[in-house]
Amino acid sequence: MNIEQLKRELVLAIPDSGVLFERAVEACKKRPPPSRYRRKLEAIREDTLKCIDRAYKVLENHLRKVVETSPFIENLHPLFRDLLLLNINVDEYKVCLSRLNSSRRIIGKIYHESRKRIKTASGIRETLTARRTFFGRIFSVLETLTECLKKVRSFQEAFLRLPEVDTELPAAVIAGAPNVGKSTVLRALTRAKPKVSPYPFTTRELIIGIFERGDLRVQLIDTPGLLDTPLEDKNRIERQAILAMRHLASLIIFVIDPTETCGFPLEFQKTVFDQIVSSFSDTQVVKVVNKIDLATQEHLDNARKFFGGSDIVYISADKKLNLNLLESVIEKVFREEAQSSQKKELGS
Ligand SMILES: Nc1nc2c(ncn2[C@@H]2O[C@H](COP(=O)(O)OP(=O)(O)OP(=O)(O)O)[C@@H](O)[C@H]2O)c(=O)[nH]1
Ligand SMILES: [Mg+2]
Repeated sequence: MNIEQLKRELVLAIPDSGVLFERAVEACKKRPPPSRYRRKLEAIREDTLKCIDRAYKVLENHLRKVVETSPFIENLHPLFRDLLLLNINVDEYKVCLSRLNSSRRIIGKIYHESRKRIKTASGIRETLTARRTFFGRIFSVLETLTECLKKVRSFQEAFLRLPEVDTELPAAVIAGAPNVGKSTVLRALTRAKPKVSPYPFTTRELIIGIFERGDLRVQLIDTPGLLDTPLEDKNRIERQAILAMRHLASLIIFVIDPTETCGFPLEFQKTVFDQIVSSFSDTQVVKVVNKIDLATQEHLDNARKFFGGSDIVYISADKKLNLNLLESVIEKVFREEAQSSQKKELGS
């Protein structure tokens, strides 16, 4: 199942177990159909059984759906697993899911015991006491779940925020220092509309666009800007970019701002570049010098000095200059990749 489907099917854990208890009580109170019994005790017994049936169904249905639709971390693609690990404590989540499950069993036991007591009650008072006891015991179980329901809920919310990456589709990751024009590149090459602003740290999560050329479809992934700190010191936001490169990228589109209007000198941008190249030595990297509409000859010479000459693509993402050059590079890389994986399949 892909991430979109998993998200659609997710049933949210309610944050406050008191609300769940109220729903069960409400279900119990629903006006019962007229009793078929004429004797008062039998009529009350029948109503009481129906009351706890409805209350139990509400609790069981909700808890079961929460447990069944909350994804198993182990079954997720490593990108999603690692992105979740940035924000939540997975061990706590797992413990909570299994506690929800064991509470379902306890609630089931309370329900069956209560039914038995109601069926064998010898008078009205005993019947009503059995009902009160049922709700009292249920309340105590739910009370112990308050923290867990909250934790599962916050995990689910983190899950709903995951980027809708299609892990089956080939992907190129757009990376670089902050404010160099990465999101503008994504806007220029796809129909995605990421936020663009003249300030650094605008993009704070992974953003997907689909690049299409003929029958070729490639996912382009815009990422938060990277600083020149070592990989192990990256903050939570930057790490998303690293994870996208690690788990998805067949190509890294490294965007450079030769004008330095981004606020980060070329030397800084080169440090970021070197870290990426050394960390992802098996991944192809294309160097894209952006903002050529703004750049002087000196800017371009400097960029060449820092990043080496022949294989740089020069564009203006904002003014849409030379975009076809970058598009051709992307097309070439992914057509070659498709061919080589076809060959591998035929060979195997
Ligand atoms: N003149 C000019 N400005 C550009 C070009 N590309 C981007 N910009 C401007 O540069 C600024 C930053 O652009 P973004 O696309 O938001 O940069 P980013 O790299 O995604 O920034 P972060 O998400 O903060 O890392 C914006 O003001 C853009 O309009 C370009 O080709 N020419
Ligand atoms: Mg951006």
